[in-house]
Amino acid sequence: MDTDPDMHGSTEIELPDGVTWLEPEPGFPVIGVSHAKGTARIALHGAHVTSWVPAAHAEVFYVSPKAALRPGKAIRGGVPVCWPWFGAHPEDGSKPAHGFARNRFWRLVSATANEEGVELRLELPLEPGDGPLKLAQTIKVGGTLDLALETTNASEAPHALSQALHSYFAVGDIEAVRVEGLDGCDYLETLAEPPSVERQSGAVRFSGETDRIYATGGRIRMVDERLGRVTTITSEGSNSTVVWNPWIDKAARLGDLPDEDYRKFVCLETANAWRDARMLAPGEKQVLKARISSNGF
Ligand code: TA6
Repeated sequence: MDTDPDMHGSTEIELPDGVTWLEPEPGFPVIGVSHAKGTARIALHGAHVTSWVPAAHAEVFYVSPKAALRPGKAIRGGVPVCWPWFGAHPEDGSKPAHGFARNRFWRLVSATANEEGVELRLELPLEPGDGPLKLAQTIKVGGTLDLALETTNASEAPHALSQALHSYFAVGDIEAVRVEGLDGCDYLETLAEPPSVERQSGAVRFSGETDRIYATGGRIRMVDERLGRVTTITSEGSNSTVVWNPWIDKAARLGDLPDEDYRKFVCLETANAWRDARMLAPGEKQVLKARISSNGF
């Protein structure tokens, strides 16, 4: 693999059976996981899950066929890691939306396997100016997909954190999808001018651009009525869930998304955002977890 040896030493890590290095683009290494309980792909860039296929089921995530596989640009699809801020930077609009963790190569620090699945641990290399927060992600690939973002405040002062696992779930057709588990929850309607606080009634369905932050954690279910698939997302360390679909006009403005592909995914994002943004005390470690299960179809 002619990967830049400066992949922070990742390629020196011993890999268990079923875990290999792939290179879909020169200098863009991807970890391939093949296990009896499922397969997965994780790009070293952004520690970005780009595929998970539970055994005997179908691909769970959507990835745009126009996704960029190059340093500095987040992959459109899979599970982008939004960190250490969600959305626009709170003070400096010149900084990238959704932080910098998804826009750079991480370091693989361990890879282990057992009969239940494969566990990978990756750390975000920090650069001058990144601030005092440290980030590691643990990814467990098996009959479920378990993601954990571990943030540590390595400074002597409190520090703000907002984040999300910005998951793009593949669907048969967005108009045949309902999201359950948000009934009665407050949400921030970000598309209102100015943004407004509303309350969800019943399941969430999609008939236009949708960009909402729900004040809730716990468990939500995405029912794909076209494919007869149910995907469940169970969170820990999160009291906010982002629901997003760009619909027609915004999809047409995204250069790395085919115009019609808004119909093929819904983003259900396990987050600490809006009212759930955090302030980490000195030395505090905060963990955001998502467990994803899917009955395939
Ligand atoms: O999570 C919803 C959102 O904040 C939307 O407002 C939209 O911008 C989406 O994220 C995608 O953002 P990106 O920077 O990946 O194009």
